[in-house]
Amino acid sequence: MQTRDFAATSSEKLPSFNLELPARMASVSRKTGETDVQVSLNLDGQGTCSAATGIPFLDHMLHQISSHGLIDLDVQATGDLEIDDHHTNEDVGITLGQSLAKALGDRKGIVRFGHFLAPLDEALVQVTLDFSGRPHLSYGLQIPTERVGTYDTQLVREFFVAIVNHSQMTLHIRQLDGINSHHIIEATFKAFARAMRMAIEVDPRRAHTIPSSKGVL
Ligand SMILES: [Mn+2]
Repeated sequence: MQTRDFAATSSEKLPSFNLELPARMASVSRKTGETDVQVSLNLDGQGTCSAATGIPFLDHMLHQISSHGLIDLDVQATGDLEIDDHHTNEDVGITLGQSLAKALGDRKGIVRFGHFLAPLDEALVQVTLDFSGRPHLSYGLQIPTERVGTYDTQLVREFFVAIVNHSQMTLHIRQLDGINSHHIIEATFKAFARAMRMAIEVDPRRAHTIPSSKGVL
């Protein structure tokens, strides 16, 4: 039987790529009659986070994105919380989505797809995503209570709708198990963070090409 010496042939043919990408950082300010939001992020960070949105549970979830996504994140927001958390929650999602899109630029060299299955005690949530350039959300959470602390649990979906639309991401969220609302939501953000970390990672074999057979994302 004939064998091929891959090591010998591939070492001759391996091109050397310069893997240094431009700094993948972005800052976006967005001000409306309802809210004023500033987001700064570094995709190649270490998971340091400062989040002050006026919505404590949302701050807690932004810390999950930063810590488990290894994204340095600074989010400052003021909004019309005297009405409810809806506008501020949505506008933080919009501004974070815009910041992700800006930091990724033309999406050259990234892995593009990501997935993770995160447990949090009894909760188990799967997130699969694609920085496809096409916004889509399949949202499969069944959160049993209307609120976690003061946070309206309907706002979880609104937050992901905003991120998906403004980062141009395809996102599928599936709840496989869970009975505690806080656990279900937090497992979702942890899985989302890890899936993003996979998707935004630089693929050394991809080098500086756009990860699409169409050549554009
Ligand atoms: Mn928690």
